[in-house]
Amino acid sequence: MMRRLFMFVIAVQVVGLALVAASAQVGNCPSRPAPGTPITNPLDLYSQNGTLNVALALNNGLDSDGYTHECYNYTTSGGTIEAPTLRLNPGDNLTLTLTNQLNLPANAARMKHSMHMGAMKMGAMKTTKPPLDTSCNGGTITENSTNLHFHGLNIPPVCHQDDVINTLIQPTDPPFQYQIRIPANEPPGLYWYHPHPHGFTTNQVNGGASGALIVSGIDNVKPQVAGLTEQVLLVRQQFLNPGSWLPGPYEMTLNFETVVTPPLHTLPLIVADPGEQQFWRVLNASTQAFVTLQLLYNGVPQNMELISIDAVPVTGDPYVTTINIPPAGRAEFVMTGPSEGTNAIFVNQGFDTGPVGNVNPAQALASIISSDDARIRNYHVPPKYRIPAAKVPRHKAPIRRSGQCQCHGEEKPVLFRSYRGHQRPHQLLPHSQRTTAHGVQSRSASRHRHQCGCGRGLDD
Ligand SMILES: [Cu+2]
Repeated sequence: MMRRLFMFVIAVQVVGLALVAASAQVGNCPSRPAPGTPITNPLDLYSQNGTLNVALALNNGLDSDGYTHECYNYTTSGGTIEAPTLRLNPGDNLTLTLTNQLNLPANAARMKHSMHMGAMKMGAMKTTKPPLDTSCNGGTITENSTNLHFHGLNIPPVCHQDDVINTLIQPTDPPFQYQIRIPANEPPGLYWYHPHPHGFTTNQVNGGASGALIVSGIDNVKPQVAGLTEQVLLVRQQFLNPGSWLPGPYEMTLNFETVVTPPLHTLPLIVADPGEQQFWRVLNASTQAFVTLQLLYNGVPQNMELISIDAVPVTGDPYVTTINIPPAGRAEFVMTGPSEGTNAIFVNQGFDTGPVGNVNPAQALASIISSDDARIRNYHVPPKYRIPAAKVPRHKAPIRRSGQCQCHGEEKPVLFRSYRGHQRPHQLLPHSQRTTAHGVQSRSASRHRHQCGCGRGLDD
């Protein structure tokens, strides 16, 4: 482990030398940030007067390193960006119009994939819409079929809301409208949207088709985050060959910025004032990486104040030095910025998923630069983003249940994850999973590992 960390130190030192110009647009997808540059939050789209209307188009491209990009394009007056953050209050209405513009070529890996998984026929089913609404009626799933899942939201699994069994949007279909009402009692916090066409979910999420959805009001429950600088951080993982049983080479990305670029290691930069408290909202939007997060300042793990796990506010002692997040999981916490000259890194210490599990190696995710150092190095620092005052009525803290459980032989306070309204089990988040204030531990840990370790991840 120390050798790896030494490499991280080296990586931090070469960051300044390894700035690479942003590549041009990739197919029909926007270019992604150059390695070694300061992280910026995704574009925020806010509901107004209880409504948020968003039009997204799912596109694809192939970059010069061979990675397939699948992007939720959003058109602004300044150009097209991908994967905006959707910000809504409890009780708000979201109308999301999704146009499927996928145009993926069938390559060998995908054809093989299709032979196993893809050429599935979905049966006809009851829908809430008339038969003319063909996107509600299933059909053949290919790599160019898609739909949307709103991960974590307590909304019904019906067509035009959160159904992913019978809803299939094909490139030949007209734009498809999702109409969702965020429940008035939805816990505030970090959720996300991603495609879920069975058999091709991994491919599409691997390509980057994912974005954050934030239900506002966390400062009602955890007032200590009010006014803090907010970093919305999406950890993604892109494989050269996502469709194979044993995936090919991969890269982690943080807000689409590549974390490792062979042969040089370059790290995304996160800027903080010395001693500044920042509210980090981290989503593990990888397809199969179990991450073990730490902040290392001159090699010493720092305290992080956990605010919530999977949009469930934590109880008990919130101070931790390690946070585990499984694929699709979220952790929100308060960190403190390093002083000038500190070698500060945000790391994934890796995770052992057992003898049949996939490899989850340790890897630095970002270099944390004090604003003083950033000025000295002349980095372009993105403007600070602070949580605006919540416009929601105060409601009861949405802590559902808590108690004690045995973790590694010790009694620990726990929160039990609620699946109220989440009508079907998510493969990677079994119902019996528990989330503790010290990360994720599971009663079904071995089952979980085996399930996830056999190669495929979010799919199936
Ligand atoms: Cu999901």
